[in-house]
Amino acid sequence: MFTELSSKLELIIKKLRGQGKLTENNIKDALKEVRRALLEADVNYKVVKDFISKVEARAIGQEVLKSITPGQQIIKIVYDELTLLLGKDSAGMKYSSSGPTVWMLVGLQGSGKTTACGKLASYYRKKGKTPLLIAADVQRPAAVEQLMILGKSLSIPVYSSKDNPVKICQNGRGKAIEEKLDLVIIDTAGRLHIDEELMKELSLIKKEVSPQEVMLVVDSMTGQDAVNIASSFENKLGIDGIILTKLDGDARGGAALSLLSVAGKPIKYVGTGEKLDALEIFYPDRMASRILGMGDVVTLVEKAQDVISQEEAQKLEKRLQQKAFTLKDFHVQLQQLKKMGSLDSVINLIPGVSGTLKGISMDDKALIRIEAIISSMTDVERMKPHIIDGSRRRRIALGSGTDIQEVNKLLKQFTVMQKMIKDIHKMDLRKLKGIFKF
Ligand SMILES: Nc1nc2c(ncn2[C@@H]2O[C@H](COP(=O)(O)OP(=O)(O)OP(=O)(O)O)[C@@H](O)[C@H]2O)c(=O)[nH]1
Ligand SMILES: [Mg+2]
Repeated sequence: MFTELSSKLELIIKKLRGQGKLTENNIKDALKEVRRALLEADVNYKVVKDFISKVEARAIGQEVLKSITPGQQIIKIVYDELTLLLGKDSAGMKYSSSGPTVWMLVGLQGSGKTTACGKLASYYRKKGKTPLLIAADVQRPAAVEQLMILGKSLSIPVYSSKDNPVKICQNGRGKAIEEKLDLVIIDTAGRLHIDEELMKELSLIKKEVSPQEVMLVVDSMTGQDAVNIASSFENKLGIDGIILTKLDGDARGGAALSLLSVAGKPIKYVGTGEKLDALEIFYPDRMASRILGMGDVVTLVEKAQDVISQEEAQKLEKRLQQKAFTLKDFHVQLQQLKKMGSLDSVINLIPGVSGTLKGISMDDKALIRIEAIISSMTDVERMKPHIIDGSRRRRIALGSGTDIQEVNKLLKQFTVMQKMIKDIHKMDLRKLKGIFKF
């Protein structure tokens, strides 16, 4: 997510930090680079222009030039403006005060609507809601079947029938009332392009079912086009918010940064993978710090809380406090991490890591090998990895069906991770905010 933009901005930031004294000229130079990085990330041209002029106006101010840490001041300005660009506060969802809450998902073909329906249903069930999915896509032959399978895998009921989409939605809502289910999520049909027929169908559903939220699902890979799609849906149908999907891909992220200012509607969720737990609530400030390569500790902690039991968390906390984080803990942590989603997505949330771990493959297959290596160690070795000498390495490699290079690599990775975990531990949230304030 935002990998390229992030690494470019990180580089610019590093340069700025390194400069003791800043002049109007080198601020302008740095901002030129920021401008280029944003354009290359496919951010809308007007948005970039506006953004840079705002940052420049603040950065060239006396307050920055006279300050002792001008570099940091500018980073804070960039961070502030980036947050504003993304939406300032996280936009919540609306609920019905009488009867079931209805959310309707719309979007072009393949944008990720059906998947997002499943993700939302699963997410809100964890929060205590009782969801019902409605299959209102009668356009694509296999669409109903797809939602059915998805519902089945989540054990969430799906309503479908052979009626027209409006009728399906009305009856589905009726079923939710009958069965006392409190959250209805409607999966609608997509088209390759925005066409009148689709808009008519969606408008009719909207009119008849009055959903509390009409959410537009947009594929972040569509880049600049995402903005046009959002504007069209807003003009023709009226939407309440956006779910930006496939941010795990190699999208350059420009869509995320342009959507609010151009289409005027907030991003409420982002999809970060094909799995049904790969959904995150969109927080502008957290996203801004992620883009600036500062990581996202809050999301990481929340993700961890979801899967790590309180007791385990306390145990880990204690070990961290004693600075006794060992390969044994690492082994347990790896298993927890696996439950948190793909390793890459988790690793990206850790501050400063994108740079540190670059080039180290953290895919799930690698994880299995890592587990095998740690399993082949003795308990003492796991507690005191420094005793693992050449012959022990050979034995471990043999036992785990790997080779010495891999064992070496793991031990090195572990040292990096140990340091990182200590760093995170040292950095509580106030301090994290402090990074931007000084
Ligand atoms: N990597 C990744 N893939 C996703 C994400 N969301 C959806 N997909 C994939 O994108 C493809 C299309 O997703 P669907 O949910 O079927 O899209 P849709 O909008 O319902 O498509 P139509 O019903 O044909 O209009 C599927 O292969 C999904 O697994 C995401 O956040 N990340
Ligand atoms: Mg679909």
